[in-house]
Amino acid sequence: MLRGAANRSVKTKVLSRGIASSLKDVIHRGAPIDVHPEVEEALAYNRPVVALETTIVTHGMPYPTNLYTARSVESIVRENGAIPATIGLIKGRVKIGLEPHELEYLADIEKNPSVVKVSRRDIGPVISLKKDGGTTCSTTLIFAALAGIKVFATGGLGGVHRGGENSMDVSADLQELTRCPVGLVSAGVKSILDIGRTLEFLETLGVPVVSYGETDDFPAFYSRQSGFRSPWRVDNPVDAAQILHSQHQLKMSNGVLFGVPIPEQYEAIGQELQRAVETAVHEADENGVSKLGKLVTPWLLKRVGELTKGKSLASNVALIENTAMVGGKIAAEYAKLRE
Ligand code: PSU
Ligand code: MN
Repeated sequence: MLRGAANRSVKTKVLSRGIASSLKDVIHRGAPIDVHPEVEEALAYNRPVVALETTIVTHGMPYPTNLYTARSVESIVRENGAIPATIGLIKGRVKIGLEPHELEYLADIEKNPSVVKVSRRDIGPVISLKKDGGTTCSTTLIFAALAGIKVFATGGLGGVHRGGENSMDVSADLQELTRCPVGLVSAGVKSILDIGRTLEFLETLGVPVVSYGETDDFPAFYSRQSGFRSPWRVDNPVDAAQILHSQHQLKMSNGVLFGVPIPEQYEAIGQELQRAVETAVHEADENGVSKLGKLVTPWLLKRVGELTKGKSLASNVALIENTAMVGGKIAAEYAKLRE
């Protein structure tokens, strides 16, 4: 009892020091949000934090690779000087930073198949119906922004689906980047999508797209090149952090999309994976899956895994570990700019 009470007073002190006022405000209103003490402390003292999503865990990879990858990505963020904040929903509570047992619980998709893929439109229902959920890029952006986290690392973000000009299947991730002042570090978008239209739409929305590394090419997830150029390029974390900081100083509401290509040794296999992607997209059109809304992306990811006999999974793990490394470095540099 005593210890609990003492802890609470320490917590209140830390909270009052510097945690984002937007987060304080919603917690005071009774919003069901739990911030992991380590994340809370880092935010209060302006130390680097990197947000991580959980749809990749609940709907993007099979068990147990999903769990091992989520753990590995958290340690890579730490090795690069930042605190990981893996975001997810458990029994209707938003968790900003998961305890190890909570991550295991969300990852065990065989035991818990009803876990929801949570995009912006699902947040209210999932909270009120007390469901478990993996956060997509859009939802992770929302909670990262609320907490004042400036960097979010993931594998791929959603975009305009092929044929999206007719079906209007355009991921909510794109719109969210206009509302959340967060640097989203990803390996680009997967070629299950229409990459050209995705970039066009980001331009319309006013979201800067920045390639990170040696080339201007916007990366295509399994492959280092998409054939489309990013309007901007940086090759170090200081310049990347500076872009975020400039937008912050201007109080701009939008984020930045950083495209970090998959490590070079995965480029050769990328060509083979690309063929599997084409087959999977074709199958989804034939069997009607492409009309199933939020189920389309998870189905295509799973099918590419089957068609490549798991080879796509190794690339998927490698590219997210790589973005976590870059994300950790950008967050560390950003914290220096805020000092
Ligand atoms: N792309 C991937 N792997 C993923 C996703 C996208 O290569 O796991 C997930 C991300 O969480 C992304 C979401 O935010 O899918 C997009 O889903 P939709 O296309 O339904 O918006
Ligand atoms: Mn969609």
